[in-house]
Amino acid sequence: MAKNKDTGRDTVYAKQNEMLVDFVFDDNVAHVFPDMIRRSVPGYDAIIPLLGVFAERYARQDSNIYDLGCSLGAATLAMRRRITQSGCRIIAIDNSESMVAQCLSHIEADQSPVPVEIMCDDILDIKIENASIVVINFTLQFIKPELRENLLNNIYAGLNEDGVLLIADKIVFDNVQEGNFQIDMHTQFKRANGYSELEIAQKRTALENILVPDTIEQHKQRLNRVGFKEVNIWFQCFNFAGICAIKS
Ligand code: GEK
Repeated sequence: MAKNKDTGRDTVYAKQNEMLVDFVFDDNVAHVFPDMIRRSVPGYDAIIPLLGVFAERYARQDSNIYDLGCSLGAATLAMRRRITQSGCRIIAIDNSESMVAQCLSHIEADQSPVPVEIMCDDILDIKIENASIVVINFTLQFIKPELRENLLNNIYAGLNEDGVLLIADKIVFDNVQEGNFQIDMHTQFKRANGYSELEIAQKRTALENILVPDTIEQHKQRLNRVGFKEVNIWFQCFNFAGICAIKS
């Protein structure tokens, strides 16, 4: 894998690689991650600060706020800076040691008063407790499809009444024409952000087996099955969507 740690620019797939392996969240990725996700995920730059707005609205006194698959802590920081309720604690979890190491230094550099606990763990193995907000931002898509409902069951059980679950994920479409249109525009977005055809193709191959998107309908039905009665789509940009499920 090519890397560009000095500039922070993502060149991970810039060179032809005859031995492409499945995508991993290692040091090479962690060092360029902010650039990678901004140039690859349409709407990411809009979603992150809006998670802060959700936190301002839904964080409850003396409760936990979870950031599952926190990477470098962008969602944690956005929420931390906006929470005004007392006694809140953010628990940020990621199973990549490279991500967690960098997340720690980002959080330490931030002066906001809300305490943050950063854990290197699998989000499938942790217990959610006393939660007013659970964020899973572009991470459910990496969980094996057959394990997703169980994870959402655990989240639902750990949310307090009126607690919210905020999911953002890549999505697919049942309608072939709509799906092709959204994929075409996503590819155009990556080209416009400076990725070459080679980079786009190699990353697509590397992600093929590990990023498995659902349709909006699959998300909605699964959320209803685990008990969420209110499910709102609050964001969509091409084939990426933000969903807010409220426990009532
Ligand atoms: C952001 N939320 O900036 N347990 C814990 N972490 C996991 C697991 C798992 N089972 N599987 C994947 N991850 C962030 C962006 S990135 C999205 C999230 C992307 C972690 C993985 O290590 C990575 O850091 C993150 O989920 C996904 O808002 O790269 O497209």
